[in-house]
Amino acid sequence: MAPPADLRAWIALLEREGELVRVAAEVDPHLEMTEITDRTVKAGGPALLFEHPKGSSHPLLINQFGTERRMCLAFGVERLDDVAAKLEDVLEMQPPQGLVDKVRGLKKLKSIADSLPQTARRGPAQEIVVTGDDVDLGALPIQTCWPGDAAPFITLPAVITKDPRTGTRNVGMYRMQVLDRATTAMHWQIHKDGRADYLATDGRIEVAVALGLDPVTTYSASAPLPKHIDEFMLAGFLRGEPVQLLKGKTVDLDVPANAEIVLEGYIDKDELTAEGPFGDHTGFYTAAEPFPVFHVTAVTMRENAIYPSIVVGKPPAEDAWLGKATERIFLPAVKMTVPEIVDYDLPVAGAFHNCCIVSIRKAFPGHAKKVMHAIWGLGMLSLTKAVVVVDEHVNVHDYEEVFFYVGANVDPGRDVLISEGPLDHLDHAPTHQFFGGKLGIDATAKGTDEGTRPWPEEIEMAEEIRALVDSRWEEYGIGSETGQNGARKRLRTLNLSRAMRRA
Ligand SMILES: Cc1cc2nc3c(=O)[nH]c(=O)nc-3n(C[C@H](O)[C@H](O)[C@H](O)COP(=O)(O)O)c2cc1C
Ligand SMILES: [Mn+2]
Repeated sequence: MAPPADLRAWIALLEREGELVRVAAEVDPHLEMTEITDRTVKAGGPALLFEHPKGSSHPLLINQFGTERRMCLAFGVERLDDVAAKLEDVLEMQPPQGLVDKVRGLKKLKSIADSLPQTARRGPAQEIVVTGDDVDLGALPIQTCWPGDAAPFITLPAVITKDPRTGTRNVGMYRMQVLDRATTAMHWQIHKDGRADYLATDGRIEVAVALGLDPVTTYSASAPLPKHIDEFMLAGFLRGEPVQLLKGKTVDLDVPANAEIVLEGYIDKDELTAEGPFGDHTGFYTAAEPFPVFHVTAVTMRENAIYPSIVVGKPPAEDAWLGKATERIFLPAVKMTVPEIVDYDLPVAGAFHNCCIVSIRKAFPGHAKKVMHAIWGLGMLSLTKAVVVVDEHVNVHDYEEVFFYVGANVDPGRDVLISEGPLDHLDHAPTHQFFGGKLGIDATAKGTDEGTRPWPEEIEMAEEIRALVDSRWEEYGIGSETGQNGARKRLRTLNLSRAMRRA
């Protein structure tokens, strides 16, 4: 099934699939909505459409991404790995051999050509246009998520800028603290592309913010693409349908034609404000820090626009699945650079930047340490605080199994590497912000070529006995749950689903 074309098609799909509840009661976007959402997310519950947010005439959609099933519905796939396979197909393209190969190659090239955004004349995003003194962010049901938050924050925006040097577009998801009717802060963290665009300007940079997109385009704003790649192109590729854009009304930027709401405006290089505190996805409040001020020059909308929101906080929260989608979708790209990597897992409880478990095809002494350094040098994964390396047969998504090898295979004096490097902007633990220690744990089996004693053999049942017991299992009358080697295989999905349901 094709991914939904806009937020309304997405809501309709969620409703048809029994994945959405409409909340008719009046609910306060100040804290009350967070408590309802947090309970729903942690119980693995449905998307919520708050039809009557207190103080606003715009309905609010939340928890659209909160389960693996909804994430798959958003992408129109059975499993998130299917999205990765599509990308892998293109990344692994070889020069075609023979006609059939050539035709197949052309199809793949077409899928790339189709990803380029297109410009449309007219679109729903600009049905209503409000400019100048009429701009009032107070009309939107913007949530104050946690008791210690400084103000209401826009939490699910796609923020569009152009690199002043190259004209390349960037789209990123950065929270925006409401300052007054027509200004917000812009939380461009130090490692992000949006901030790089801003730093490259010597005066003023134009900014457009799209709210309420089709789910794949919303996801794409959170994807850690290299700076020179336009996130709308990724969205087009993943949707199999180009993103349609409109010329901004007051800015020289293109905005998604299917957006529910667009904020247009500018940021002056030298104007900073105190941003925060904000209850963040680390599970802690981030302290107030100086960030740029966004001036809204126009608000454009669809009729009866729906406002999208997300609550982050102590994991697991709704953003867990945006992160898991990135983990799966970017695996082929990670493997392109470090081909010995078999799989990796970024535990939700580690807020994604705290820990990376990676399995490798080990081929030489010190190989695990090579891979740690590779992770610490790879895109946004470079911010990873702890890397655990295991052998290829270990299931990185099965944390019990990983723990077993960390316990069994590690001599801390030999296999633990303490290094240093850049850390996530939001990490409060390091002594200095942005920079600190890295921990690498080599939990692979070691060889005598790594200076150890001969490594013992792992216990495994003989294959023929397994087959025998499989074939006779019914006969023993023990029941189906424990037999047929099934338990292990189910663990991966179970782990995460269980984490998401931990109430
Ligand atoms: C819900 C949500 C909120 C986020 N908030 C911020 C934020 O406030 N500041 C920030 O720099 N990154 C934030 N991120 C992460 C960025 O969206 C992500 O790093 C993205 O790759 C940034 O785009 P860029 O690489 O083009 O800069 C958030 C991600 C999600 C899913
Ligand atoms: Mn980017």
